[in-house]
Amino acid sequence: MIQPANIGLMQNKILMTAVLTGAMWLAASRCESADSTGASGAKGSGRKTIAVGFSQIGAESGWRTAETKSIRSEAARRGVNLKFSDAQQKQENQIKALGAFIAQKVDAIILAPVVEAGWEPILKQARAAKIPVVLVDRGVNVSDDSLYTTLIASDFVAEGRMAGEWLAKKLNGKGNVVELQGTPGAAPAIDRKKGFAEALKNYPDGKIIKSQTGEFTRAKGKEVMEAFLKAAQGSGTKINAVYAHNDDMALGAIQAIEEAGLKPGTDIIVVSIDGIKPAFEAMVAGKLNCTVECNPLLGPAAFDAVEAVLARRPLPKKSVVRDRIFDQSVAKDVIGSREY
Ligand code: GYE
Repeated sequence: MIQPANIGLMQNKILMTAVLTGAMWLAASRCESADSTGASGAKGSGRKTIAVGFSQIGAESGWRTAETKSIRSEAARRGVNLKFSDAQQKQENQIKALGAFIAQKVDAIILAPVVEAGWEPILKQARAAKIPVVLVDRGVNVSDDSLYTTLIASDFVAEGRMAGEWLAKKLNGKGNVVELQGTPGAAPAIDRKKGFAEALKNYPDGKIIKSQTGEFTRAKGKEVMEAFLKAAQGSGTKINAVYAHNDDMALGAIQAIEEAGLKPGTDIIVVSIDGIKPAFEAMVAGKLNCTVECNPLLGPAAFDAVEAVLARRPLPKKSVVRDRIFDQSVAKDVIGSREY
């Protein structure tokens, strides 16, 4: 079983919900392999060094770089030979990476899937090769859930709901909200939109007037917010709040708001998700109002799952990472203890 303590670095708990190709690397897909046989985890333990392929989405956000760091450092700590591949946001590159991992006969694969759909053929190849696949951070849409071993992720609908409830309260149930969505087709984009909309349904005077993807990046978040502000100015509509599916897009939106001569956090309320350090800095500076934490430190839980499946120990189909909400009122007190 996955030990909750391993992910409890930030007083977060993993809730165990017992819900219950020889391809070549694409030029665009960076691949590296660090044989860490000598690392402390395996040294002298008499245990076989395992090889694990990790297909990461990219480096679009502070959250994702924190997740990569967590997985790399946990692999090193345990003496795992980690084969790391950065897909640069492309599912096509992830599928190629998985094909290469299968051809290399790795012991297990860790996959952070960029989108939900389109994984069945490659997961079937992994299953045929008897290579277990542990999903981290985002889920997939498959008709047969035996195609993966387990999923370790946050409840994105709950995160969206938390953000929506907080904002509705802040706005006294009334106001025009613009939404910056994550990567189209990605589980956190779909579910954070859903949860937020669900929360706002209870407040008929709170309206989402515009919603567009900012692709989880700061640059795109800024660009889309600039367009929203322009359109609002043109039509004489007031934007009361921004809901961004991640902190990076919120930070981009904050820049756009400032460049438009308005005060983020005051003239326009800003709420987002992830809880990265720069978001806490923006809250302390009064520019961001609230962030819902989404813990990216998934390395320990991911390798616990890999070890469990290789040792044929039972695993829940899904482990939910518990998240908390932070607003400006507590930002100063907790910023020093943030780990990512
Ligand atoms: O919120 C965002 C990232 O999949 C939960 O992806 C993750 C999301 C995270 O790029 O910042």
